[in-house]
Amino acid sequence: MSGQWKGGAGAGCRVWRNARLATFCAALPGMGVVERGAVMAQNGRISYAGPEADMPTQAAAAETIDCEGRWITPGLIDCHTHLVHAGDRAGEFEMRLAGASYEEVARAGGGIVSSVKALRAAGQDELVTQSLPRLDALLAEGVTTLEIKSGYGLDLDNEKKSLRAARRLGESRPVTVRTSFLGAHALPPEAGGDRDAYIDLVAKLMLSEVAAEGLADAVDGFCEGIAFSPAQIARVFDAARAAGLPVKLHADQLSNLGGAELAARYGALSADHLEYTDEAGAVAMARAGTVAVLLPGAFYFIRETKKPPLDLFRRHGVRMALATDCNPGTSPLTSLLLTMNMAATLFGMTVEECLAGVTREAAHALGLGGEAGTLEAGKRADLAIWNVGRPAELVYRMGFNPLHARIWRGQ
Ligand code: DI6
Ligand code: FE
Repeated sequence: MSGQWKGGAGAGCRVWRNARLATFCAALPGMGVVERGAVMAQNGRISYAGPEADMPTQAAAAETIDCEGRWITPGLIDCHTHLVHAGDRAGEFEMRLAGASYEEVARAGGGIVSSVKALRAAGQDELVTQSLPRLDALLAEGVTTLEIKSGYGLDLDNEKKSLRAARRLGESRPVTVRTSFLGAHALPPEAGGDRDAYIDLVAKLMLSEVAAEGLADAVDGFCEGIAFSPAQIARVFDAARAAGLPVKLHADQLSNLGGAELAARYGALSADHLEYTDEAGAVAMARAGTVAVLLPGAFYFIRETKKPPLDLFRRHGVRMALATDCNPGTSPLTSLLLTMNMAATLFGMTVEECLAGVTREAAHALGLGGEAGTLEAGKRADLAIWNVGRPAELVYRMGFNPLHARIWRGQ
């Protein structure tokens, strides 16, 4: 494959000075702003982030980069994507715009099954080649960590192929990839409508094989009337627990089946979508420390009108992250900057909530709260440097990319 990235984590000491920092350190109020700040990195980790005047003296020996007053944020984190997929569903989009019903689209070979067919037909190299431009679009906006799910293979070989393609994407570019096994995404055509039998296959066979090969960092499911019931998802989560993998869930996107509570009961890293989540769900998530991952791209694209209950999440202290949900069917989106704008405009999130949602909170949603998502000593030296006068510009603009530089593990 061309464009193979051969660098390693940065060993030398580097300093970015003359910068304004939005650190998102929990110890500081708001965005954790430091005016006249500096960040020092050593061996791929942040060794100092704070006022330039207080920087340790070894900085004198370091390679120094003058940021000329630019803003530095933590590298952005997209914590929910289906980035590895084959083909697209633009034809289906066109049909729906012309007034076709869901059934007509399905009869014409559209819908999620068409993405399953396309993925099964593509080899692993082809899958990587098709997915790289989407990854590059995210990286161009300062993404340094992303999650990638399987879920369009729906049999053991094709789910493994998807997860291997995701791992290869992480080796092809300077970026951290976390994978999720989403075997319980949809019913494959060959299952003949037998959801319980397919869940058996996912929970008893596929999940343990995927786990044994170290292909998944987490297990996801789609709990919905059109997908799998809470009882079926619980069987998948029991198997994940037995395999020692954390869980997350597509929950309460189109109806309230109690998905948020189910996720919380299993101590899920995150519950995602959540348009139809009620107060009991929010309370359960707060207690379990389950992050609410909001996906305004899908909300926008399917013209949903019910908004996720932000007031409940705020009142009960549920962490809120934001992600693209990049997928061919309901969110063909590869921009975290636009995602933030949508979250502000459509959901009423504040600038601080949006930016924390693609940094600190997104790190928590991936179980990386101790490793990434803030500018503080000990964390990975993943930075985004921006040509903006204030952080609000990152949320305010639409279709404009002010990224000046992206640093992954100090490089
Ligand atoms: N939620 C969705 O909206 C999508 N998957 C999911 O879990 C739909 C994916 C698709 O249509 O391809
Ligand atoms: Fe999704």
